[in-house]
Amino acid sequence: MGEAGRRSNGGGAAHPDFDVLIVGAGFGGMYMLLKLRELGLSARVLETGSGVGGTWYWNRYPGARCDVESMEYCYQFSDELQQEWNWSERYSPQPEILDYANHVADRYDLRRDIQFDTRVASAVFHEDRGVWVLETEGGEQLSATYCVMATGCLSSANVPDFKGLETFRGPWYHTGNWPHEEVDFSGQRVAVIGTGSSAIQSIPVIAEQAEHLYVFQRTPNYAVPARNTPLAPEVRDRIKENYAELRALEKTTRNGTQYPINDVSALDVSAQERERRFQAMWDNGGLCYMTSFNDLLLSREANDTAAEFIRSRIRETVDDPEKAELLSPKSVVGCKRLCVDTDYYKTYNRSNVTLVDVSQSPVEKITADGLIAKGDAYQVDTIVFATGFDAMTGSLNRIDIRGRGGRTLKDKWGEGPRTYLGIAVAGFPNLFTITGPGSPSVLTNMLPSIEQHVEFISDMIDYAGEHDRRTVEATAEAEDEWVGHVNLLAGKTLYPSCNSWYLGVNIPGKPRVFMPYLGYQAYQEKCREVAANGYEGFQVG
Ligand code: NA7
Repeated sequence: MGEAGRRSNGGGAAHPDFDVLIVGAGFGGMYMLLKLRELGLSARVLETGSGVGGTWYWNRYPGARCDVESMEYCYQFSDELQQEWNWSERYSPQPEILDYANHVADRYDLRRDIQFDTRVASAVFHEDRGVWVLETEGGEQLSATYCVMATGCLSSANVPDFKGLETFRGPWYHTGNWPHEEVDFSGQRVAVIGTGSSAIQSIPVIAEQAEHLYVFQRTPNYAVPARNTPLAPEVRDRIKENYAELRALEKTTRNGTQYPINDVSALDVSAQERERRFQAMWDNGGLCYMTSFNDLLLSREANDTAAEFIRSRIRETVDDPEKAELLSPKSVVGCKRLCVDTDYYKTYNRSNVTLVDVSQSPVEKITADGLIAKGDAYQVDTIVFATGFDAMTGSLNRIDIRGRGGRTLKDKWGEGPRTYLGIAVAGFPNLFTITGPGSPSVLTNMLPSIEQHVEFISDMIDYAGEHDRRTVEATAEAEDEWVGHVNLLAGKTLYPSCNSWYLGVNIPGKPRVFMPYLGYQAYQEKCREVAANGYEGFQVG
């Protein structure tokens, strides 16, 4: 197939320009390109940004850092790559992750097949020729047999429709679309809207710089300490020596990290033992807090014990009891992604930080010199929107994707995303999504999940080529069954109990559907079976 590429251009040409077009040059798109090259296929990556790194290219806000440990949040497909790269901290800061992405791009000479500064406006399947034609916002058309969407789960920034934003005189930023130049908050009055993970990471850093920081909180979130530290060379070397074991262990846990769940109910142990376990996880730091017991996301009573432990830490940390109460979530812990912080709660003891509770009445409007909330005016020089993303489907739906019969993906997903394995969509042949809705994706360590998807997709393309087949498409039956299964599993847990971005409810009008698949190991097993059975559930025609 490789030779068929590059002969002709877009639209009505006889041969597609490429075997595969990939949208997005984050960790998914980069590895996809590499795997396709290994197969001898021609591929091009189209990327909106001017560099690689995807979410780590855009999320440059102060304090941005991965909440999965650096020795785990990296590729594992090459042992040389694993061995040669040196992470400097337990949790990598955004600039270092971006350096790593650039290192990978250089090491494998990826840039020659990446077209930067190119936003894809549409992707249309031409049934008569069996090719995808992608059109960029600049009007360029490119065609390929396959199209892989490596568009990321958290890539479509959400700036809510605040009345009067256009009248604001100062600069405003969204954490997920941060300027490349340093933003200096010294001597400024700053408003941060939102208290999700991005806000929780950036607030302590902004508070240190700003003259005054106003945090507008609609819903408090649970945060556990990161306990970030520099990574001592001997610790790093020891992990490197045992990388194979670490990676094997990750494959057996619920979320693809090194922390197995403690297979005991929180309700089957004494209060003392429970406290001891929560304290140990709290002291270790990070997301492993949710592995303390096996029923934290299954039983409200069990969950309450984990929630109350965090609330008591908040009361201990925040001097003003009223503020502590406002900062204490009442919802299910882990229902929204747990946040991992450094000095977040402590920051509210600073005299230059004001917490504004907008839970009962929203930010009313933005004026030329600030915000009005609960009838009070807050004069600020800069506004930071830490208001999240149109997650999982947003970056796909903003491209006009059309499959068989001209049907749009947006229309097909009108009542929530429907996929087979989070990888393919019935009616959209030869279109694949990396960590799409319906796959474990955001509930796992993203890097191994990305690798697993890329390898599955490249194997499937290879299989089709070897069997001289030109289309690979999820069957409607397999898709229906999978969607039912995803929903069934979610319905057995506490996940549907809160308004999280997993459910899409942070975006007005988005259907309330739990999007990720619950079960990392079961999922991998299912993918292995599907492949072993000649790509069961796909029509390879
Ligand atoms: P999140 O977790 O979606 O947080 C967004 C925050 O913004 C959250 O506190 C929202 O409150 C708040 N928000 C959104 N719209 C408004 C309006 N209109 N008014 C006031 N407050 C608002 O996004 P993040 O970027 O922090 O984190 C996303 C993921 O990135 C995270 O889970 C990690 O995986 C990394 P709400 O809770 O909706 O009341």
